Amino acid sequence: MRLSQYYLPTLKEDPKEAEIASHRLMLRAGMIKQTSSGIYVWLPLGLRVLKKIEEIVRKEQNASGAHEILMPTIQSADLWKESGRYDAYGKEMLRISDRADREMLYGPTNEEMITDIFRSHIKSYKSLPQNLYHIQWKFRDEIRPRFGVMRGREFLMKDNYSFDLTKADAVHSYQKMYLAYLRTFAAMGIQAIPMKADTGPIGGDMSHEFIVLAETGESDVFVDKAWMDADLTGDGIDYNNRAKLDNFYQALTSMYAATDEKHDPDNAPDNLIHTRGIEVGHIFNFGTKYSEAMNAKVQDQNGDMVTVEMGSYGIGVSRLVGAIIEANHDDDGIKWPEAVAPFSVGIINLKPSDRDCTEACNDLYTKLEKAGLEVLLDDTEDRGGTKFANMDLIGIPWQVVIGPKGLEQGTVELKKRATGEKKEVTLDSILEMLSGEAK
Ligand code: 5CA
Repeated sequence: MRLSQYYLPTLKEDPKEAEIASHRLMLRAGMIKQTSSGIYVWLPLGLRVLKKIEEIVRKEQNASGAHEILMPTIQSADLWKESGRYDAYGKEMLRISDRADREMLYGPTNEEMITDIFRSHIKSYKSLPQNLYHIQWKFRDEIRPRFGVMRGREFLMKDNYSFDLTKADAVHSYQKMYLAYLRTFAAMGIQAIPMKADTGPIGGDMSHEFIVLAETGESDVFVDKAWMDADLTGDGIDYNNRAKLDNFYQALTSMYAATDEKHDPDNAPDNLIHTRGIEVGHIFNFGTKYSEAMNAKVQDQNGDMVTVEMGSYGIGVSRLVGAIIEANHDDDGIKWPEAVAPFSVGIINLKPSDRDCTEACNDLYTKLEKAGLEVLLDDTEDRGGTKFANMDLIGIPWQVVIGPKGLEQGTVELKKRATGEKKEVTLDSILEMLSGEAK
């Protein structure tokens, strides 16, 4: 991408409305634009990151055996009346009516719709287990939308729903998602700790929130220090190896971690950290809460009708963009982990009026793109200082600075955004270095 032709409306000044770093930096880096309270446009740079996160989530869901579908954002109130949540959900639900005055709503979550999809096709235990997910926009009319995409009214969520014949099978489905979430967050370069949590309007009694520790988070949390050294990647565990997965789950859940609603000082260890965090995922096992109310049953091995056991699992895809920035930034801007970076390399042309310099930039740009790297070339007429500041602000992991002086010696400057480390390298060697390092 050539910056001169891109839509990247960066801001020099801090926007007044932004209270926390991620909100401030997302606005300043031209990633989002607010259109109403808690509702945002995703501009090109922001959308690139959102899509990267979405893809990491999708990949691990597929690896766990879940199947992707896409449910609509607009739902009929009828299903919610069946489950009894139409009234219970209250003002957070955006209620609308169509031209025939039918009651509709913009989905805040999809337990009812998925239960309806399930019951209309699945009739036998032979078709179980099932696990379906989608990545779709939700609307919740939050009383206090704030912190940008962290607590929005419209936000992107990955939500999936498991259906099992027995409670034991449902626990296995739950454990699979527990592992999938750990892997998903690790792949994004962040550490999210699974904590015992309240279930709120979703229901059930088995639930974990996945929380990224951050002073600016909205959750009040209590965690054993041992979590800081724990291996949360679940490497070497097969989703279908029940015994091994259960061991892994038992080992991790024996370490104390709870949100304030579930904190129990009598059972907490001595080496406890009391801090704040950002909830990026939430998993629930709620048994037959919806299947019972909505009559979702299958025939078991003996021909008896059995109400299916369910769980639901959410990841805040758009919130993650903010959470990752909270965990990866400095005074100058964002420091994207490579896996979610909007571009992996930024090239700064220090003197666009110099023919050699521009030629060298264009040549490197073409070669890097050919090698499969995503590159942003700053080919604008801005001053060098402005270009450096912008590149630091938008947080691309690798910066290559090309100027006439260096070129005389055949060298350019390579900077790693995460550490600030700079080195002079030859123009010839840079392609190999970046293809190796940035991949
Ligand atoms: N149906 C269940 C699981 S699929 C559910 O809705 N769970 S939830 O309410 O906990 O939401 C799942 C995730 O969505 C949360 O962990 C959080 O990361 C994200 N989320 C919830 N509300 C908001 C919001 N207002 N703005 C941004 N993200 C949100």
